Amino acid sequence: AATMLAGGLNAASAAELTVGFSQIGSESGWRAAETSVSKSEAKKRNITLKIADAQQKQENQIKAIRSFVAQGVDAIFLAPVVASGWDSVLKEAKEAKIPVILLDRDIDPAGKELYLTAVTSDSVHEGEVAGKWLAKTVGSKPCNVVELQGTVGASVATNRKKGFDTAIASASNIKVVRSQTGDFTRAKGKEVMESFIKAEGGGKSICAVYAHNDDMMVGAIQAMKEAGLKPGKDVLTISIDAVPDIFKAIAAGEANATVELTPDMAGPAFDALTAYKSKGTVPPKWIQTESRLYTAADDPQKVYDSKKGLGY
Ligand code: GYE
Repeated sequence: AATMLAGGLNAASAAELTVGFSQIGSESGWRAAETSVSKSEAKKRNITLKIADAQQKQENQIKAIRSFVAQGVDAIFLAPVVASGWDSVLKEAKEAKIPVILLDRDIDPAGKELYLTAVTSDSVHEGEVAGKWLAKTVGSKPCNVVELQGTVGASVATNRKKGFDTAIASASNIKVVRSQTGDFTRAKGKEVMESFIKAEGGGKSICAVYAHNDDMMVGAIQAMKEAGLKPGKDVLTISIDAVPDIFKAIAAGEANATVELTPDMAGPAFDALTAYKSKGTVPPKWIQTESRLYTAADDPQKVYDSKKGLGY
């Protein structure tokens, strides 16, 4: 039974909470791990979690949110596939007094009033870490970079590009010669990399690949190997997520570096939500997760082994 607190908040224990999670889909290993971690974190706390898979489509996310509102869930978690177009549906949630927590991606700043908090990494910083690693690694030698971008319109794609561009801005020897979306998937990463290799006369002029996630890089590595290139040796690789498969590639000498992103976005979100629901504690607008760089110097095989079980 819920009792009313001063200020009209319901004192509900976590056991009574039902959360609807509008998930993007399963485009990457990281995403699949996030889904699996959110289930186990919900279970730990006795929270009922309803996950709706949007199969990469914003319209499906909007439908899922409306359905969660109609069901009267206690809160909605949203991993927004793109940054814009959320205003009306989030206003509906707000009118129904259902708090919304963003997971892993942001929405446009104009929508700040429409959610309680966002659990995300600093994705501009991730791009900067990637760019700085590359600048340091190539030194003063000329370096033509090809870039595999994430989903068009996704905050993380925009930000990872921006951070990287900023980090290499003062290095006149480093140039992004081609940049295209691979939609965060292995298959598209491979396909786009094949087209880059073709356009670059077989790929010999490519010094480095920057991919906005590891899955696209795993696809790109495959494309390079099939074209007779040596990723990790002749072509430097830097990507983001730190999924187990990239550590396999680093251990094999076929990839160079990755920026880690925890798949546990739901845990901090559940904690913020229960504190808000039971004590009225308003969380900070941004709950930031850490980012760190891994290279071959970090015992990739050991990291690979340690990642198993963390949702991967
Ligand atoms: O890096 C990528 C996924 O939004 C942070 O989405 C997330 C990104 C992640 O598909 O692999």
